[in-house]
Amino acid sequence: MRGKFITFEGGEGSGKSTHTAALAERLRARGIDCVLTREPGGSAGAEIIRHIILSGIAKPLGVETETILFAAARDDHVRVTIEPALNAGQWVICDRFIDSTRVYQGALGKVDMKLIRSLERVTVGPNVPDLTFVLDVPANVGLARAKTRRGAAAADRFESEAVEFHEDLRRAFLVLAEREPKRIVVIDGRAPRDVVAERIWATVEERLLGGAVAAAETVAP
Ligand code: Z5A
Repeated sequence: MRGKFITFEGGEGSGKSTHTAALAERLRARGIDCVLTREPGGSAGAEIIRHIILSGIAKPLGVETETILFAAARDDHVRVTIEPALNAGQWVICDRFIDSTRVYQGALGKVDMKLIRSLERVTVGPNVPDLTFVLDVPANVGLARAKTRRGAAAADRFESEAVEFHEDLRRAFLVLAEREPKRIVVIDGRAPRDVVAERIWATVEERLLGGAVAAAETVAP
């Protein structure tokens, strides 16, 4: 049986890395084989493109070029990492995916959604996430967390944008969630870590594991 595909979205410091890892650990403890990955990146080719984008050297080339670079990275990531894992029955948990492009490059960068959708068709194809979590935190909370975690290291291409940019991002993710309630679930990322983790797990159990258990029971002799 094909595996399930879960993505995490949200602004900087909203807890995506923390909770992708926590969910993977919990699924493994339940005996579910899963692959933990991220975007941009997640395959050798995509990691090279990640470095180019996040260093900021592609910024002067314009937002369309950055969008195409994200798409090139995604194409490699889907072909090399995501699709083979799903086809092998593994679950894939990914830190950022299509909704980050829709929000950062689409809603905020004003790249034509027709271009974004066309790139999605080519790069993602049928590999649309089964479930997406948007971890929602106010921009100042997320930026403060990201800054603490970063320490003395320099802010990357997107972290260095103004706080208003990050508030607009937050709103844009919430708009996407309103449009696709069957796929996207918003979780309040301000809650303590273990509370957030419990809410995520409860949603996975209800939406994906309940179905998986029921399906297994149907085919059991
Ligand atoms: N981007 C794009 O523009 N278009 C695209 O299509 C894609 C991406 C795919 C990737 O950056 C950048 O690429 C991203 C969008 C753009 N913008 N930026 N910057 P990245 O991968 O380097 O970073 P990020 O995705 O923004 O994640 P992050 O800043 O690393 O944050 P996070 O993963 O959401 O948070 P975290 O590392 O789990 O948590 C941050 C800190 O908060 C950490 O110390 C935790 O221990 C702490 N934390 C977590 N949860 C809690 C709670 N509940 N309470 C208190 N503290 C907490």
